[in-house]
Amino acid sequence: MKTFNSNIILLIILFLSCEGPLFEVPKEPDSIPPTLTITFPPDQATLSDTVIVSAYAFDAGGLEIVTVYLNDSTIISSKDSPYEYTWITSDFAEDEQHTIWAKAEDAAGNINQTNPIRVLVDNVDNINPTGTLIFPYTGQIISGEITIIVEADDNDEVAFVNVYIDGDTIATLTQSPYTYNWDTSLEVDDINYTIHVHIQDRTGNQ
Ligand SMILES: [Ca+2]
Ligand SMILES: [Ca+2]
Ligand SMILES: [Ca+2]
Repeated sequence: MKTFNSNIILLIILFLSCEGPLFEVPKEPDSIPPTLTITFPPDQATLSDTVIVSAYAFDAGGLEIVTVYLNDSTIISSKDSPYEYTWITSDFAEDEQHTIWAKAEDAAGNINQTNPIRVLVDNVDNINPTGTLIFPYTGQIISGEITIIVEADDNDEVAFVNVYIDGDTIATLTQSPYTYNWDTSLEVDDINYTIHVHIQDRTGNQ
C-alpha cells in the first residue's frame, strides 16, 4: 500500500515536469495570406497561337495549393511552382474576351485571390482593309501623265491594291505608297473614265 502511494506521487511529479514550456511565448499562428500575381498574360492583352499562362505565389509559412482559372475552368492546380499552363488560344472563341484569375492558399488556410484579368483571343484577321482613292477626284479634268494615288490601310497588312480603269485592271500594287502613273495622252480624248480600286489584306478580306 505504501509502494502504491509513492508510485502515484512519482507519476504526478513526472506529469508536472512534462508540462509544456510554461514561460515561453507561444508561436504566433500564420495569419498572413500568400503573395500572388498572374505574371503572364497582362490584363487587356490580345493573344494568339499558344501562350504560357503563369502565376507567381509565395508564402513564408508554406503554400498549400495554387489554383489558376480560365473562364472558371481550373487550368493550374499545384502546390509547387512553376505555376504554368500552355494555352492553345485557337481552341477558344475568336475575337472574344476570356478571363483568368488565381487563388492561393497557405498551410494555415489563409487565402489570397487575384482580380480577374481579361484578354482578347484574336487568331484570325477578319477585319476588312480600308482605303480611298486620293487622286484624281470625281469630275476632275486631267491631261498628260498623272499619278493615281490610293491610300490603303489594314489592321494587319495590306496584301495588294488593284487599280481599274473602266473595269480593266491596269495595276496591282503591293507596296506603299500605292501609286500608278497613267499617261492619259494614250487614251481617247474628251470622254469620261471610271477609276476604281480594290484593296485586299493578307487573309483575303476586301
Ligand atoms: Ca501565410
Ligand atoms: Ca479576329
Ligand atoms: Ca485585315
